[in-house]
Amino acid sequence: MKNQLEELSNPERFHSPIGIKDFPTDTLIEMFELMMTIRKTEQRLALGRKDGLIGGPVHLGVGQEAIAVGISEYLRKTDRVFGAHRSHAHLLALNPDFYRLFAEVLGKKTGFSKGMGGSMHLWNQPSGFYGSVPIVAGTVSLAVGAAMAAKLQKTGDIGVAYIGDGAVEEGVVHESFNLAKIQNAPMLFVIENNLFASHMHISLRQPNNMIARFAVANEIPYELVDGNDVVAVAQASKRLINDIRAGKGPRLIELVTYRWYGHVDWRDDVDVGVKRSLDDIDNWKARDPIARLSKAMIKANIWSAEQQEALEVKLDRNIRSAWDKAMNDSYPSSDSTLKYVYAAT
Ligand SMILES: Cc1ncc(C[n+]2csc(CCOP(=O)(O)OP(=O)(O)O)c2C)c(N)n1
Ligand SMILES: [Mg+2]
Repeated sequence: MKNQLEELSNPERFHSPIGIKDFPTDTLIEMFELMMTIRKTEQRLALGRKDGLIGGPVHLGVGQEAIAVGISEYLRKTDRVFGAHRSHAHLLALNPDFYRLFAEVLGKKTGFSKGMGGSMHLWNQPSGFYGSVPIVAGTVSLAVGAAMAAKLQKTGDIGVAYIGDGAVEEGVVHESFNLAKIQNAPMLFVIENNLFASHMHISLRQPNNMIARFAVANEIPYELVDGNDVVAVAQASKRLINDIRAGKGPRLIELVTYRWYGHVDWRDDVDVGVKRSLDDIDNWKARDPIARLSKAMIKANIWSAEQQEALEVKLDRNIRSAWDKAMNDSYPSSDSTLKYVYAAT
């Protein structure tokens, strides 16, 4: 089987422009704003963690924004999306309410999970986000179950599971691929292949760095896409989601990307990172999904650098006031844990 991933992760290709021809202009602007919102929100969280204002660890996906934004473009609020430990973007792409994310991460009662969950237990079912948990691969089988339920209920909705390249090393992921296929479940498996699990490069963990080989093994049609090209991600996910909604069964999309920060918090982790170097980070920064889209949009006269800057200034202001507001919010009362976390008998 040809390893298409080698080509997509080759730094020589990193400067190639992204194609926006024939793509709706308003969608490009919307995706740009969403990616920028996610990035600035996570950078604010990085700062909060660095300053000691956030109590628990935060797993940041800066550099990977094109994936959640491209995937979510064709999802409905009634679809069933599941994430894991690095899921801020998965949720914000469905509901960009950064104030409620800040409140959640700060443990405030105004947060997405009423301050009970923090960064790794996010929930917002009204937008389609069924939840994230820190247990790697812990939600993948739940997503398949939710997809099977949608099929039985004939709602036309689909299940979506975000899965890291490390998560596929858990057995339940393979059971989930198999079950989804055999049940013809309306399920989209989204592989975020950022080449690392914690601090370890994929070449030290798996005999082959292309995760789509497991789709082949389960006879699940797949696409392998540059995860830093939001237009390519959106176009591929549209094709796959259309097939799934048409009753053709599960589909898998593998997105090749890279995270700018280390595994957790704001540091870059080159000191502890096995095969993670400053050169690699710089190479991947040159392939910034936001800068690439911005360049293509300015070149096509969709908007000017000044208009883009005005958007950024507005976002910075809104993010600053949302953070300040969340910082001043109250913590949940201790007896509310009996209502939302523990069951009283
Ligand atoms: C069952 C389980 N095993 C180990 C861990 C510790 N752990 C947290 S994240 C992680 C790496 C996950 O890598 P990947 O799936 O590639 O996601 P990424 O962090 O790259 O987004 C590990 C091993 C965990 N949380 N749960
Ligand atoms: Mg990974």
